[in-house]
Amino acid sequence: MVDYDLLVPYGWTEAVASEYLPLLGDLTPARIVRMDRSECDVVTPSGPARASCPRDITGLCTGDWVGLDAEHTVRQLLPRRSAIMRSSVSGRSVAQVLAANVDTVLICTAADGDVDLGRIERMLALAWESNAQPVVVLTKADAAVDIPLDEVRAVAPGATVLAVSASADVGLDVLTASLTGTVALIGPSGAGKSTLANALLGAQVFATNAVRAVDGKGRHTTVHRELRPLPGGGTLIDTPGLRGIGLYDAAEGIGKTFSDIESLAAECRFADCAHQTEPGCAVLAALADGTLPERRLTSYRKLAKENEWMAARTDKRLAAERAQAWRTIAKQQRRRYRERGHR
Ligand SMILES: Nc1nc2c(ncn2[C@@H]2O[C@H](COP(=O)(O)OP(=O)(O)OP(=O)(O)O)[C@@H](O)[C@H]2O)c(=O)[nH]1
Ligand SMILES: [Mg+2]
Ligand SMILES: [Zn+2]
Repeated sequence: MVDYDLLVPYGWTEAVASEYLPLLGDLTPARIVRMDRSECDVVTPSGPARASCPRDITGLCTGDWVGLDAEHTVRQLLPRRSAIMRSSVSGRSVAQVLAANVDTVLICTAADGDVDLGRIERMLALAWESNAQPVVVLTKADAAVDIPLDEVRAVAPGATVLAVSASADVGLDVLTASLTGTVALIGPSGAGKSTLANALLGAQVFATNAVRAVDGKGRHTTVHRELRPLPGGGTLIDTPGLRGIGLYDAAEGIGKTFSDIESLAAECRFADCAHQTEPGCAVLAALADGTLPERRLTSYRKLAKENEWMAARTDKRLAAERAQAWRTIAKQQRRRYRERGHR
C-alpha cells in the first residue's frame, strides 16, 4: 500500500486521489514544483525528486500532476482542473501554460506606481478564463500615497480587491483568508510577487529584487515558476514577471471580466446590437449618463477584438496543419498505389 501523506501538503486530497488513481495504473502520482527544459523537480509519495520529461509529453507546467514510471520519467499528464494560458511570446497561435491546477490567482499590481486598469482587466480575463478565482492585490500599500481601491473594484466585478503590504504586514491576514487550494501570483516584474510569496510562506524562499533596477525598465528577478506548500494549507506558485500578456481563446474570461457591459448589452433593443449607433442601446445609454466609463468600453472592445483575431489565426493554423497532414497521407497513398502498379 502506497502512503500518500507526503503529497498532502502539495494538494493531494481524497478528490484528487479518486480522480487520478484509476488513471495511473502502475505509474506513481507526482506534482511538478518546477520545470526546466527536459527535466523537472517533482514531489512524489516518497518525497522530492528529479524527473525527466520525454519529448512526446509537451506543455508540462508547474502545478501539473503527472504519472511517473519506476525510472522517474514522466509518462502521463493527468487532467487539469484549471490552467492559466496566454498566447506564446513568439506571437504564434500557440498557448503557453503559465501555471496548472490553480484555484486562486493573485493579480499583483504595485499601488505606489501607475495602476494600469487596462492591464488589470487583461489579467482578469486570463484568470477568469483559467477557471480559477481571481483576487486583485494592490501591493506595496505602505509606499503608496493614495490607493485607488474604488477604481480597481469598479473594473473587477466578482473579484476581491485588496491592498496589502508585505514589508509592513498590512492586509496579509485578510488576503490569507481569501486563499484556497493552489494560489498563483501573476503580474509585471517588480510588482512585489516574490516578496508577497515569502510573506505568505513565512520564510525567505524566493529571491527578491532588493535593489531598485537602474535601467528603469526593471529586471526580472524570478525566472522560474515554482510551487511551495503554504504553512496554513494549500500551495503557492510564484511566477516570473509578465511582459506581454496575449490572450489565448479567452472569450469567456472577457465576458466575466466585463460582466457589467455584458448585462447592459442584454438590455439593448436589438439582440445583435453592436453598441455603435443603434437606437435603444443600453450600453450607449450608460456611456451617456456616465455610469459606464468610456475607457472601460474601449478596453472591452480592444480585448474582444484581439481575442477574435487570435482565435481566427488559431483556426487557420489548425486548418493548415490538417491540410498538411492530409497532403502527406495522400502522397503516401499515391506512392503505395504506384508501387502496387509496378509490381
Ligand atoms: N515598500 C515596499 N516595497 C516592496 C514591497 N513588496 C516588494 N517591495 C519591493 O519591490 C521590489 C520588487 O519586489 P519583488 O518581490 O522582487 O518583485 P517581483 O514581482 O517578484 O518581480 P519579478 O520576480 O521580477 O517578477 C523589491 O525591491 C521589493 O523590496 C512592499 O510591500 N512594500
Ligand atoms: Mg519575483
Ligand atoms: Zn447596444
